[in-house]
Amino acid sequence: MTFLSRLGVLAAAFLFTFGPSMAGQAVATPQDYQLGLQDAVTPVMERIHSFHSILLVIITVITLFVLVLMLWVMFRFSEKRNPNPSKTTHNVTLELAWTVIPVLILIGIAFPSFRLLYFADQVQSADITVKAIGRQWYWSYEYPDHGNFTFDSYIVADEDLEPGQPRLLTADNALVLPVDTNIRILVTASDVLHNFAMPQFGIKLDAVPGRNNETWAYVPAEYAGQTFYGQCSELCGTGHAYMPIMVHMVSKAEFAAWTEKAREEYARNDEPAGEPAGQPEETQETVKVAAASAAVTTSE
Ligand SMILES: [Cu+2]
Repeated sequence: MTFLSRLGVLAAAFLFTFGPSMAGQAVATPQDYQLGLQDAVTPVMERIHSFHSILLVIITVITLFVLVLMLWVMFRFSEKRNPNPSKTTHNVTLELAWTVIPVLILIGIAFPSFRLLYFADQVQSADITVKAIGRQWYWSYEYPDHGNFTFDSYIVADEDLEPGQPRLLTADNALVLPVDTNIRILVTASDVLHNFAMPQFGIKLDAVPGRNNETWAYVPAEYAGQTFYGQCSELCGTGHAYMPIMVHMVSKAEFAAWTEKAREEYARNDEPAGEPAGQPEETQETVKVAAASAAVTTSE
């Protein structure tokens, strides 16, 4: 009992030190020398945190158990203390135990694990849908429910960063999303495999050309006005490190106003074919510059 309770105290101390911070409002950006997972913002990530904590306890207890067992064997059955070793080769009870008990532990882990997988997989009733498309090397976002407009999101170069903007994580056009809303997120790619990863949302989903993957996010109202960051997490070429995901959470009213404006500013996704407006390259540059300046004004 005392040994077990000591194990419990050790596990708790370990958790307290290395576990994710569980109280207070989430910090939007990763911190220097941060230990543990980034703060949870969505219900999916909260559940990942608690699953992670349970696993940490199980892992710690198993590791300590094996360590103590080995130390005891080394001490008790050393050549000095045990000059005539037993010739036993099989012990059915013991062999059954060390097969069945780990299987039971794995089954015990599998149930909450699968429950969490299914919970993260699909939203029951989505209020809005957005689509993220991975490209070499930037992201495009589409808003099919709000006028079907689309825009590209490029990294902001180091020399263009404003104070407070994190390096390698800041994009010129953020993915703007409303708080307190069930958001269905469709993820695909246009060239090679990418991966849409938002640590604080508990999302890490492959972007596969020719295939739509689905996930979801719900961000509580208290996070309105905050910006969260993610990165492409599937090696996709030389620009892989330079295609950040920047998500700006706004209130529902601000989101409605933003989509009004964005509909005017950004290209429609289903523009009639065969009627390109002006020179293709020039158009894209113009849109990009206009979009960049719009992003600056909306972020203030
Ligand atoms: Cu990548």
